[in-house]
Amino acid sequence: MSCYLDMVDSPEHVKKLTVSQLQELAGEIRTELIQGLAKGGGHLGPNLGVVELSIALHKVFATPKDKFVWDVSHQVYIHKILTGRKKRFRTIRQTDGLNGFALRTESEHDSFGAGHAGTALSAALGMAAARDKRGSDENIVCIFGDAALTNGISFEAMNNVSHTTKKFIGILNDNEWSIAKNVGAISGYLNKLITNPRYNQLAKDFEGFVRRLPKGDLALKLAHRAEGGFKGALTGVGLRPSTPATESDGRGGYGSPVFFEEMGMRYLGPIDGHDLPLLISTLEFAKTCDHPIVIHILTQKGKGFDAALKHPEKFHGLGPYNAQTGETPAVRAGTPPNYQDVMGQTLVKLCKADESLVGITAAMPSGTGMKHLEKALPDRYYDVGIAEEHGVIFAAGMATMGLRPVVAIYSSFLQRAYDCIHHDVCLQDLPVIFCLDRAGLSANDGPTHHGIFDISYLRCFPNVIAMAPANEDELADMMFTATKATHPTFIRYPRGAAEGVAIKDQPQLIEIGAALVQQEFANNGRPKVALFGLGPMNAIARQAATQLAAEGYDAAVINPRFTKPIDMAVHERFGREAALIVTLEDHVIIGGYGAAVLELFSEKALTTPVVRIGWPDQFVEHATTQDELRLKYGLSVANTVAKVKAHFGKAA
Ligand SMILES: Cc1ncc(C[n+]2csc(CCOP(=O)(O)OP(=O)(O)O)c2C)c(N)n1
Repeated sequence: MSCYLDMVDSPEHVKKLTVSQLQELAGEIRTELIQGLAKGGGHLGPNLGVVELSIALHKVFATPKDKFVWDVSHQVYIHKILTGRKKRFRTIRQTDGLNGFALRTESEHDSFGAGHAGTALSAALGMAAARDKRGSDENIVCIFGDAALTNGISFEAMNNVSHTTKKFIGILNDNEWSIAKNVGAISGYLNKLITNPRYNQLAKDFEGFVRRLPKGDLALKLAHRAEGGFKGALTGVGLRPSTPATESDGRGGYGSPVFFEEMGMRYLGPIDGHDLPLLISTLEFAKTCDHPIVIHILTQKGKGFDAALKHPEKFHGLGPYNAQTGETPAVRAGTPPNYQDVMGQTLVKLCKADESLVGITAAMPSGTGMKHLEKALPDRYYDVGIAEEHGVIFAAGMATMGLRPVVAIYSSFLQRAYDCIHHDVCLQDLPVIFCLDRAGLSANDGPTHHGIFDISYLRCFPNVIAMAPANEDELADMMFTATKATHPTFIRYPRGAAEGVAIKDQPQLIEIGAALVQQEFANNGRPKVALFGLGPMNAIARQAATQLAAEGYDAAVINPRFTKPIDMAVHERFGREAALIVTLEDHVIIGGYGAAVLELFSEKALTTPVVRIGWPDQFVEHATTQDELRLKYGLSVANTVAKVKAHFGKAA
């Protein structure tokens, strides 16, 4: 029974509860998270880690006037529960249900939408600057994870804080994990900081002081004075050289908080992020600070659920699981492998045969399948952190030295590195290989994660070779082909299970720019329709062709394989022979593959009508499954057939 959760449906209700009641509430929310997500899945681990933080934030601050800006915002489930969305919580990430991230259109309590990492500090700082300009007094609170500090934008924002505003509250939620274990020097630095015994003693003293504070202005004044002294002592810790015998961790001593201080933000912590009374006192204190402050809290990803504590990476985000044991359903026998695993396994194979190949991921070893390379050939594997821009330029640098980097990044996250693709890779015509995972919909994540813009954003750059496999065997062939190409190469493939075709032992070279004609016209005197099905839409094209043939049409099917260069000869030939061309792509219609066909037809003065099937010019919402959205937006066999029939109906 949920005694307090039943009573809470808005931040006002949170404020009315005592601290001990809120501690009970935290337990009830954990139970709701574990049970409520079991059926549909979601970001369980990160949310279990911020239960106390979310409650404390709503106890101390008052949204929607005060603003919370969450980095990535995959950890806003409790915030949603506490801001009027409790009854809909179990619909999260499902069709017509709550979005899995913060969404401005969903609630006035969601001050800034996200889904991509590293944006919160900049957005929050922008809000603080706007507040200062208009002379209002909202509190702006930015909550960012330790992995957000592997991202360049976070540093760009921190560089700006102190000369932009005096009132800014940052909360560094440090759980040592990105999706996988966090990587890089910053993660090492945070670790040093929390293990510095001398510093920790000081922090504990200050913590004890804050904890004992009575309410009232005088108490807060005292706290600020104490914090001044604390800061002085703390800087001393940073500047005093470490004594190797007692303090050396083998890498030059323990960390000091001077880094944040030098960035112009008062540093407080590390404090236990599950200690609700302490969090509340510390946030009360932060609220009255007249200088930017960052509070470093330590939390456990998955707290309160054994399986999630044991497997933080798996429980970062997952599908359905057993709410008692955390077990996930076994993959049904006969299910084809995921594209990401085919990519990873093929890369291992290619790397074994070609010394120049290396693999790069931006904090997504599992999601992209790069973990296969990490395991098989760790010295050929690089995780750069959530740093897509750096990852791409890093690859460009490697390519100038004769290496062949394979960069695997989700299509939507690669958008972050657009200029790097242009300026560092394409302009210098470097043979970097890009594997664009999640190219297509990421249905339950929604618009932040739908990777449906890459054909448009890539095909305008000179030197680009861009392909899309229709199945997993073709993915292997395309990867092999890319390793022999002398230009930047991009391969896009969707999320989830592949088609289930056998993968050849040895991948084969594909001629650059060559489409594959899968079914020629029967030349039986019936109306001729040529269906060009790109990538995963090839299967839809084939099924539509079968149905159209049964309904009296002469249907040809082509797998275009390349979106740049497109096969001029094949497109032109079918453009001349067919009465109607249909292009199908798992991508927006604007600027996509179909648009490339229209450009070609225009150049060749071909007037054959072209029906383009793809995603419309709008941000597509989230849904339980991709098929629902495909049906709704017409990326389906039925709609393809209907469009063809309508065309000929009209023509008649
Ligand atoms: C630009 C971008 N790259 C990659 C991701 C995938 N991603 C989502 S959450 C996450 C890790 C976030 O770690 P952290 O910020 O420490 O928060 P935690 O999940 O540990 O609470 C990553 C890599 C993303 N959302 N955006």
